[in-house]
Parts: sequence; structure tokens; C-alpha cells
Amino acid sequence: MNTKSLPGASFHQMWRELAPVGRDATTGGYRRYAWSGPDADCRAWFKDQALARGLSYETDRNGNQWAWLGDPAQGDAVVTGSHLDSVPDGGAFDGPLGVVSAFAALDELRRRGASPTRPLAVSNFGDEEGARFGVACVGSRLTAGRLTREQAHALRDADGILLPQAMEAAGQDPDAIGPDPERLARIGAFVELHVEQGRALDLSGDAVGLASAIWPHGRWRFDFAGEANHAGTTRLADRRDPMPTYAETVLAARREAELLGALATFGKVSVEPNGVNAIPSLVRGWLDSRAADQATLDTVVAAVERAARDRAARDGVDLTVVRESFTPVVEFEHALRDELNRLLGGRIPILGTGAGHDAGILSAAVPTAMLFVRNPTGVSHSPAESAAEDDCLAGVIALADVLEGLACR
Ligand code: HGY
Ligand code: MN
Ligand code: MN
Ligand code: MN
Repeated sequence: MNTKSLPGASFHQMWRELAPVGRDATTGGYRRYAWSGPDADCRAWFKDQALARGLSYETDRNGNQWAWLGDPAQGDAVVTGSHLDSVPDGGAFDGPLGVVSAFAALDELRRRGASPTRPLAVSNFGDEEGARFGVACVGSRLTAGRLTREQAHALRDADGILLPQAMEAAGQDPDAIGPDPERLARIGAFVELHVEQGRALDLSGDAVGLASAIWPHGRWRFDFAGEANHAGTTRLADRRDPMPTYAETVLAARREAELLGALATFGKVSVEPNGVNAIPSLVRGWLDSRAADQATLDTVVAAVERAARDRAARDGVDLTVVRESFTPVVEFEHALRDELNRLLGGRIPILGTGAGHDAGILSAAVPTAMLFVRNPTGVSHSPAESAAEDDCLAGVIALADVLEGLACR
């Protein structure tokens, strides 16, 4: 019997159902922002999948969703999942591949007649991308106690809506958010399957890989405050224009990152008043920087800030730099990673990544591992993100093998 085709039935059905949710018809990208309409639709889809399989469904105090096979109170659960939210115009696979594959792997376990001796769960962690409120992995950070209720309550989207307001409007109690150590204590292993956001598997010719580590990475907001004035009547010498200051900072970030073999991206900028014929009063730029080690990351960010301050002094611009979120390096636990490798035949490539994940946040509290599925172009955070059907199914089979090996002794 061709077992590869079997998980395909449930995988394809779920994929078809989820594909249109929050997809922009013009760009083909996904706009599934935390506590938005499309997010609610994704959450409803998750709950339907859980109930259709007779799994016990819950949404936790931080808005993360869980679908349980077995009694979580038994403890030592094996949980697998990812996130369903997206970056602006994100791809179809970043997040959803891990959640759909988790349900499909449970289906495969049932088809195999495996009988779990440990509780199993599929999870969807809320607001992983931080696209709307600016901080990544909000659901898992709150749960792991790495974001406080006060910090979360202060987050505001581009329209000025506070996170608690958005949660309340979506029917989630914002005053209930907070650390959930009891829940984490009941988890013996968390395995996140994720599309690779790079080309290591494409280059090695493997469909599936294991994560070794997540680079340290963070987000810094640079506020360049100048003086609004008329673009057509203000002499250049009389200007306090923050735009050239911002531009020089972006170029410095690229220069420093190239010098140090790190990554630095200004992917988001806001300008006030944002008029063609008005010298800006304020330019806000968000730096996303990542590096293989902490020292390099610190060096890059410090150099970018130094360049920004030098230019700001020249331009008569005031600069404020705020670190909005930060994730230290994550070394995935070798014991669990090597057990997964053994369960998968021992020849799975092990690769690092610069992308942050809920698994990275949870790894401080729970034994955690990540499975990557080949991405033929490496492109991610883009509508062009892709993964071959065979590789997706290979991921489901690998995840089912791992769940069977860990939980169905
Ligand atoms: O930004 C990241 O690395 C992740 O996709 N949230
Ligand atoms: Mn992402
Ligand atoms: Mn992701
Ligand atoms: Mn991620």
C-alpha cells in the first residue's frame, strides 16, 4: 500500500479549506493578523479540525489553541504545532504547514493503529509573526512568561488599537493573559514542523531536516525626529529633515551587516506627516537584525546606532532607539533532536536558522525540536513561498514517525 498517498487525503483537504482564508486576491499574499477577521477564521478552522477528529479542544488564557488526544492532566504530553498568523502578504506555508501537518500526522497515527501511551496535542500559537502589534511570538512568550501582561497591554497597532482592545473584540479576555507554567509542566516534548526559510535542504537534496539552533535576533525602533516644513520654500541649510538621516542609517545597516556576516533589515518605515511637499517631522524605521552569535549581533546594532547618531547630529535631528523585542540564541536540546534523528533513520541533515519560532520561545521551558521541510527557492515571508507536495507529505510521514516513536511506545 502506498502509505505516502494516505496522509495526502487529509492534508490536501485541510490545505484546500485553509488556502483562501485571509488571502489577498491582488497580491496572493496572506494577511492573517492577530485578532483580525482572518485570524478568527483561521481559529474557527482549527477548532473544526479538532472537533471533526473527536479531539478535546481548548483556547488557553493567552489565546493559543490546543487539540488534545488523551488527558493533558496525565502530563508528559507530546505536542506538535506552529502558528496560523502571517506577516503582511506572507506565504501559504510559514506556520500553516506545521499546523496542517500536525493534524495530518495524527490522522496517519490513527491509520497505523498506533495507540499513544502519552497525551498528544496539536497547537496553534497566537500572534507568532507580530505583524500587527510589533512583537513576535506573543502567544508563546506570554505562556512562557517572557512577555508580561503590562507589556502586552501596551502594544498598539498602526491604527492605534491596543492589543487588549483587539483581544476583547475577538472574544478573548485580555485580563486573563499571563504565564502558564502548569500547562508547560505537563508537556514532555514540543515538536514544530516548519517550512525551511532558506535553501539548505534544497542544496543538500533532502526533503526533511532538523534544527540545530535559532540565531539571536531582535527588533529595534529608530525614531528620527526633525522639523516639519515646506518642501518648496525651506532652504536646505535651514532644514532638520529626518529622511536623509534615516536613509544613511539604512545604508549603514547594510554596510555593517556585510562587514560582519550578519543580517540587518529595515523592512518597515513610517513617515509623519507623509506628504509629498512636506519635510517630515518624524521618520520611524524598524531594524530587524540577526547574527550567528550574540557578540556579532551586539556589534552590528551598536554600529548602526552609532552611524545613525553621527548623521542625526549633522542633520539636527533627535534620535531615539527602542529595543522592541529580542530573542537570545536558541540551541535546541540535543537529546530530543538526536532521538528524532534516530527515529527518522539517523541521516537527517541538521541545520541552523535565522528565523524565529514559537519552538524557540518555548525551548527554555520544554524539551523542543524542529523539523524543517524543503523550500525549493528558500523564499519566505512572500507570496512566492513554496514547498513541493511530495516534500510536504514527507514532512507529515516524518512527523507521524516522530510522534509514534515518542508517544506510542
Ligand atoms: O521573524 C521571524 O523570524 C519569524 O518568522 N517570526
Ligand atoms: Mn515567519
Ligand atoms: Mn513561522
Ligand atoms: Mn517563526
